[in-house]
Amino acid sequence: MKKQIAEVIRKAGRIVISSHVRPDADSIGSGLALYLMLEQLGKEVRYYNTEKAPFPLPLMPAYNVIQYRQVYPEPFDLLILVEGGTEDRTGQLHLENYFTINIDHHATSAYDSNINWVAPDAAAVGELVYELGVELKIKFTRDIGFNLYAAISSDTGSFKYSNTTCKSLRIASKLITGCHFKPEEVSNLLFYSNHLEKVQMIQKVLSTLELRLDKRAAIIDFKREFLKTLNLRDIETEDVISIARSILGVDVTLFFKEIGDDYYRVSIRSRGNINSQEVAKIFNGGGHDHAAGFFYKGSLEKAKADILELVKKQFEKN
Ligand SMILES: [Mn+2]
Repeated sequence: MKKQIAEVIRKAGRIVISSHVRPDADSIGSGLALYLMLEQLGKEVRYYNTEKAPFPLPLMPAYNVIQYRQVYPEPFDLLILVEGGTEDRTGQLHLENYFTINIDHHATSAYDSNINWVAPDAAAVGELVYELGVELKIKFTRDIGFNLYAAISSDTGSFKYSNTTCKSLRIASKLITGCHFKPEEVSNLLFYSNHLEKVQMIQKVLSTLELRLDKRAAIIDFKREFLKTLNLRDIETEDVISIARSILGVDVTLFFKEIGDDYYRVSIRSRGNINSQEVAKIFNGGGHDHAAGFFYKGSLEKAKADILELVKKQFEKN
């Protein structure tokens, strides 16, 4: 697959990249690394997203090449979608007017593009972009390495999550060896750049913590009223979920983010044999085995009851 993609890239002159909506460090780091690689190959490259990335992602190297706009109707030989190839997922419209490549590691990814490189065994799409760079005989500069390391480091929770493989570590090691940056620089940017308001947000969200199903399920929720007292620009919630999921004996963590009246975005994290994706699918969501998400319409109490019912069934099986 990567050989075929490399071939298409070699033949293309004008290439545009786009990441998914609510972009994360994997999608942005991989997109930026890809941008720099294509530039190195002498391509005319653009990187168009529909949404701004939350802090601290704008501090990533070369971030300022990203523009916020639609790809259509500008002409390009090739449109590369990082992590998901549908109009919903990218926010980009009229994709049918382009030759598209979707590079993704979500098993639930749509196979709607002309070429779909979907590798669920990859911990991050950054691993795939690294392999593509090797295939294209790219010189791995500091900024390319930094962005790819940040992508992999972020999606593996600093190489802590169950998706971390020998390959993730091998690629990370190669990037550190050849690209003249220290892992600590990436950690400082991604994990130690919190604004005070964010830590105060975590404090508020953790005050909602409750344990259910024999303390095997942890539930936390973000209420819209929190926004009134906190000067929050972006709400990045992965850290607060990590704290709840770290509790000994907790196998499933549910995070409810209130986004409208009786309307929630639900994140689910699990471990062992408990499958987050199976639960998310029932509500038309997606993700990975141990991390998934979906939207829920209805009261918070009903949401908790409905979802815990499904989680309980998984507990009974495992
Ligand atoms: Mn990812």
